[in-house]
Amino acid sequence: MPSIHLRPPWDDPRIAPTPEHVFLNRRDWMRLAGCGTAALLFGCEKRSSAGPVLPQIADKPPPDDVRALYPAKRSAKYKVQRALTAEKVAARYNNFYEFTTDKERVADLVGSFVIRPWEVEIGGLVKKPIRIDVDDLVRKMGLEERVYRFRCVEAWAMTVPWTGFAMKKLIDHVEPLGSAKFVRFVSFHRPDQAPGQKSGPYEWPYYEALRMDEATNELAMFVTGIYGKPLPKQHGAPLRAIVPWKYGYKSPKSIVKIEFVEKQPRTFWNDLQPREYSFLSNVNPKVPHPRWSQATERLIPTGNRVPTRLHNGYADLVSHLYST
Ligand SMILES: Nc1nc2c(c(=O)[nH]1)N[C@H]1C(S)=C(S)[C@@H](COP(=O)(O)O)O[C@H]1N2
Ligand SMILES: [Mo]
Repeated sequence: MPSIHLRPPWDDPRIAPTPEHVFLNRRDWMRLAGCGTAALLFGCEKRSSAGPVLPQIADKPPPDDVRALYPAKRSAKYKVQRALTAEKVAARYNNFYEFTTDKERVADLVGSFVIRPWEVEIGGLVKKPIRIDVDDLVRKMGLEERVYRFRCVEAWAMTVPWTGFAMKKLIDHVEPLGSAKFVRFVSFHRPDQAPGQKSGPYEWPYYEALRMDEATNELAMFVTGIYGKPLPKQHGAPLRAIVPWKYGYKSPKSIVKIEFVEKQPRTFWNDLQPREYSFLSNVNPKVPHPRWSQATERLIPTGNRVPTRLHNGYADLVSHLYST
């Protein structure tokens, strides 16, 4: 008998963090969950807890005064020199592994994810730790719109108008101590609402981090909206990070905790594949991923290839942070 070696997905060199193929496609899920055609129409959650068809829970919209902050004024400072990606395209091509690894199905699986009320805990090495409701946070910080280039490590790219506020604004508000050298972000953990958190090889919740000089750079944002509206769930509602000079996975979604720490924290993808996903993960055409070139990127949805730019085109604002 030949011995069968089952290696975990992250040990498989063919699998990217955001693989183009899926571990289980929808039909596999439904079969595993014991769901037939009728169940596809009416849901099969009563028969199994493994399937992705979850009961829809109505979400409260943002309160009227917060809703009225959208669309926020667009900042004239950040120029992208390329066309915006269509809203519908961006909303149906998402990486959000808490739901599925299939980008085109994330939007279909977020129905039961409850994003209001949503409390964010901000603490660690700060003078003024707070726990705050996300709508109160928006009222306190105010909103602006910025159009940024967005680049995934898989070599696809979009151009997106985000609504939010500078990370620095919130950081100044909580007054970090001198000992705070890094800021760490933790996403939600609710396997009952996020089918991808029920199974698979990942250690939930998702966690990421930045150095303080990166988090306080003017480009780093906390985002609550996109295309002039509150963030749809598939984009990481109600609060996510956007760090446009780094690969997309450095911008965690649906954040519940922001923590200031002294030592460099571990990060989700670096823990899974340290050789492939570094802590810094700055966009750089000259540093190939071990399994593919980063010299060019594919614009979604056309697939047109354009050259990758150092620091995703933001080198003038961030290259002083790095020695190489
Ligand atoms: N919590 C969480 N944050 C995440 C991810 C994720 O799977 N879970 N995926 C990352 C990756 S790989 C990318 S490319 C972007 C995708 O953001 P978008 O779907 O809004 O375009 O989110 C990032 N943030
Ligand atoms: Mo990504």
